[in-house]
Amino acid sequence: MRNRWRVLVWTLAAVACLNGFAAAQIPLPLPILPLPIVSTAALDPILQQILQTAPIGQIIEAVLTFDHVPAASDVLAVTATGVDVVSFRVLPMLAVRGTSTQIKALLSLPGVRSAYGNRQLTYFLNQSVPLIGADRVWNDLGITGKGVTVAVIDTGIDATHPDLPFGSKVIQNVKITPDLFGIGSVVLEGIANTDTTSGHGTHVSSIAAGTGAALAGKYRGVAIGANLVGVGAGELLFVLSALEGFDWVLANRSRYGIRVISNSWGTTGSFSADDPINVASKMAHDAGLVVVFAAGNAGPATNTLNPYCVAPWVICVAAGAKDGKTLADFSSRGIAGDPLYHPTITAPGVNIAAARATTGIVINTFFAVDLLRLGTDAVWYAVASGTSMATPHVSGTAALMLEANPALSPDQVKTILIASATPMPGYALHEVGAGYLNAYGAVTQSLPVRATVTRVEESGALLAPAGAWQAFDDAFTGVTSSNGIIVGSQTAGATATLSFTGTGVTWIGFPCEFCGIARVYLDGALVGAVDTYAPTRPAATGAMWTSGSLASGSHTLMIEVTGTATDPVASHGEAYIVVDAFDVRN
Ligand SMILES: [Ca+2]
Repeated sequence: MRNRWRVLVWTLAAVACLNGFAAAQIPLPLPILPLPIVSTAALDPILQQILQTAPIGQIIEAVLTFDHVPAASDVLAVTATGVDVVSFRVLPMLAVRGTSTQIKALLSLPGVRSAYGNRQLTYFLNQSVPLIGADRVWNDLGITGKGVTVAVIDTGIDATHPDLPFGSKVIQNVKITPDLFGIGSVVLEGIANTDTTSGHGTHVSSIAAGTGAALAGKYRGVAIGANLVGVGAGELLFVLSALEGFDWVLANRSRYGIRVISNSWGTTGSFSADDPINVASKMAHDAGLVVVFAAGNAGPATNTLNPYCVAPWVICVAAGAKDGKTLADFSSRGIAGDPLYHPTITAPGVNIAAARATTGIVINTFFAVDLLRLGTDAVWYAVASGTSMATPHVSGTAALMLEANPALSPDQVKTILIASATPMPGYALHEVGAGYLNAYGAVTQSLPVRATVTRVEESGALLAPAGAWQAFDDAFTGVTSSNGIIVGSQTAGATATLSFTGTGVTWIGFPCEFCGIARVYLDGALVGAVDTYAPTRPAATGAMWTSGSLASGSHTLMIEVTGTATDPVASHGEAYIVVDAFDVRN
């Protein structure tokens, strides 16, 4: 029994200690005692275990999430415990490094929402576009993701690859230093190749937006016109480096036009809104960024979803075969009947050929296999499988949707992806989400609905009382009107009433030297007065008053003649109101 505890403690110590702390240096564990902590902060179960079992003096890294942006006084209170502290640009968090005694002391500080360990995360590479209709989006709709930037938080991007040219396609490529507590900048910008040891991020990025230039477009990404920003954390991704990636994107999104964050990584365990990664993804969502996460490769067992994917504000991507109807065995599953634990959608994630990093060791492990499958194409491309590969299909599709309609919110993008997905018969929601990704359907459903305007001439309104309104032709008025005829009245209390069905209305008329003041009523309520006096007349009629956006349905517009005018030439003695037509928006 004692030995088993030692193994457990050593494992946890290895997880907790991220800076090459040699196992041999770890002293024997002390007896496990309950934590004497009085705190309302949510404590990560893994960090709790580490704090309970870590030997005195062992160095632990963690992240404190506050319920407010940490002030100088908060930083001071944290550093007073003796820990090393790194703060973020935007995220309301502090990265801390210290002994378990020091970390425990932090938990009861005021305003601490949660404390999580800096555990290692996993890239969801299992081994390795016409299907989703992306080519039809380019060819039929002329939409390629132009003007939209996808940030890829991953191992990095090899922007020396012809499909991912640095400067034009990859408009920024940053590297996050592996040790946030070290000296120098935490994020290094402007690096051509940040994917020097893996190749995972290069492969993923080229699926989202690669040009296919290396072989004349044979292997193109989904949003071939979109820009990429590489946020490279290297081969080993930890909670703190992922948070640093989110923080950098949040601080720089405007600078690079970032609308989508693609995340082909995660972990295991339960979802908690207090988890710092989920706090960060929620902030990104609330800032208008579409956050896409991989479901994970822990299937086919149920309840295996990446907990970062469970967050209802992110888009969670399962991996399917290229037949468009089969779910990959490895794709993580949610919980049957559970409202939260399910993927959003399924996208291609089995045997996906995409850009091979020139220096990526991980992706090049299968070079011999690729040579068999792709022939000489394997020089530039690698075949890989995983929800990692499915995720950028959705990220690229989101970029296409946002070019089609830049006004879409992250929630609208998610809703349209769900509505346009192709059902996958035989599978449940917790396995495949809404079904298989349909980029063509998603983009066509994203296009803004063009408001159609119906013109109704003056005769279409109820002109009361009879005889108060007189018709005049253009020859008489000298103003070009909609159908050559306008009506005018200067009888106080005379009204022109239009009943219409739509979402807005505009009164067309003209101002003149004999014109007066009208009152405007919408659905029976007075909404404004319009002074139509002008010293000269225009050449043609135009908008005199226009409503805002109205609830779709039946409405009534009434224009009332007041018989009064601001005309400075008293001799005119007239106060005409002119009605040419109405434009009804549907
Ligand atoms: Ca008219």
